[in-house]
Amino acid sequence: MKFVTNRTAVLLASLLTLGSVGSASAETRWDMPTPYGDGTHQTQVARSFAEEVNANSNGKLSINIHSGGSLIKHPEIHRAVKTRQVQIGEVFIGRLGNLNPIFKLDNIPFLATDFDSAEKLYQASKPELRKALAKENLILLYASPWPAQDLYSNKPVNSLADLSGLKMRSYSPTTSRLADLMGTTPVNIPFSDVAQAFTTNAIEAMVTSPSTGVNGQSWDYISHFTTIHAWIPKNMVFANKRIFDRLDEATQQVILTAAENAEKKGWALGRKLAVEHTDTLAKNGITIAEPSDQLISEMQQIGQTMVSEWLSEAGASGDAVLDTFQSL
Ligand code: PCA
Repeated sequence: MKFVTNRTAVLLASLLTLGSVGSASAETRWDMPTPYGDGTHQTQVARSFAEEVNANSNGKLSINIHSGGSLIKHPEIHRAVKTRQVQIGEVFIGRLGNLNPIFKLDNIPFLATDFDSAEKLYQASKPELRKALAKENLILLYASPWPAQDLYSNKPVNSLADLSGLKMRSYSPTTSRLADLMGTTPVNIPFSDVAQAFTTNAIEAMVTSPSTGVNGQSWDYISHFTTIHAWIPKNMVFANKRIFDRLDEATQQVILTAAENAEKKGWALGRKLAVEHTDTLAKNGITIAEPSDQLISEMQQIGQTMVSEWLSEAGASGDAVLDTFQSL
């Protein structure tokens, strides 16, 4: 009897120890810096991703969103995840263009200008995106698009000659190259500084989505909006692979499922907001214009130049991505 009691006590003790070890390490916390503020759909998508993970991981993992560069500034987020300063993060893909040509593909004009083609381009480039991230020990979780990129200016633009010599905002290596080819001067300005840059004439034109114009109340400093729909860029969310691999399989699966759902949500919002936000710009007094045939043909020509420049930089894997894109 004594023996049984002892055994029970030992068992109980070890169960208790297990229990306490279990609860001490039960909740893993991940910090997730995002570059854009709470007003953008990208951060809303990130929040719903985190909420889904938190709700479904049985208290094992909680992801905390730090939006608008509040924890880590946009240019540092990629490195912070890579070096395990944080576990997961979001960046604008094109920003990383100098690390790998596949990231540049995301900002090339007139390659995929509507959502159906942009989804195909994403599917075609996904294996290379994954590979590029894997080289840095990162795992791609999801990518979410912005509405198509349109032209903001303070005068009507009927051809590139109307933009000649202006200072043009750029937000990636590819858009700096684009600004050059458009006969403008690229100025690298993060979204958070756009309003001030316009009002101090540090920039005089920009290409970005209607959503970003709405978030930045661009009617305060911009008069014209030309719907060139030049490309559909994306943000992506990735985690550190070593940290991800340490989670149990069920928790990993919760993350992957939430990522799939976030991606669907992001694409649905990107499609929807393009129209809504263009209307908001108009309601606030911005003149909305369709691009002239001349402007479109000049921009398309630049697009062709940029595709061939990209292909010579990306080599055989670039050819393969574009072949797949065309076959979808
Ligand atoms: N808005 C972001 C990136 C693309 C977009 O539509 C920006 O302008 O920074």
